Amino acid sequence: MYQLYYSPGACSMAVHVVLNELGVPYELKRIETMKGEQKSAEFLKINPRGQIPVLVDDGKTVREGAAIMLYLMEKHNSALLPKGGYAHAQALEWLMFGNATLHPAYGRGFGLMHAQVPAETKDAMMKNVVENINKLWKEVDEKLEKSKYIAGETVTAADILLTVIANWSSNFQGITLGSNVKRLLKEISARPSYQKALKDEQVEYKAAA
Ligand SMILES: N[C@@H](CCC(=O)N[C@@H](CS)C(=O)NCC(=O)O)C(=O)O
Repeated sequence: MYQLYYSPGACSMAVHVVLNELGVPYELKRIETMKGEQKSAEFLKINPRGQIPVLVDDGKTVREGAAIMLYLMEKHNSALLPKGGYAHAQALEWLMFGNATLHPAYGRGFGLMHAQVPAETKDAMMKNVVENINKLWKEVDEKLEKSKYIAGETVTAADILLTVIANWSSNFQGITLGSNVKRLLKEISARPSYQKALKDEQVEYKAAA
């Protein structure tokens, strides 16, 4: 059975939803990131980077959220990852956009919240962080004007990851999600796989409102 190391509502939730979509058995291992459990000696043996998500598959460890999702989707031949050609490339592009562009953009904001810098400097830097996040969501909104899902006409793991990340927006002032983005968030967060993950992690979905 798979084991997923996660923290409620964090990027690990995208892996959690993918596991539900696949309908495979798994066990959840909660890590209290607010208490710094991800930096404990015990957890660092599982992931020396001190971060979740981590998936353990029969003793084999997979780290990095996008790599875990790709591993699972390929292993279980999931339609969440279109096979070959341009559809495959698009699904990868937008999964990587979520993982390596949008996630770090929010990450800078979370880091700044805890930074020891004068309030004025912090406000100016936060304005910049939020502007960048809004620019990225605007691109997503424009893409969703032209296609039902972010990578085309079928739902992919990228839609799930974007839906997870969007729910971090209420931690910041001034993040604007366009109407096409909201349409996607409503649809994806309503999927039974997503609802189950929200319930199990005890997270409220706010971003689609
Ligand atoms: N590149 C990593 C980033 C993972 C990451 O940033 N995880 C966050 C939660 S969303 C985390 O573990 N934060 C706690 C920390 O970094 O101490 C991935 O995609 O898996």
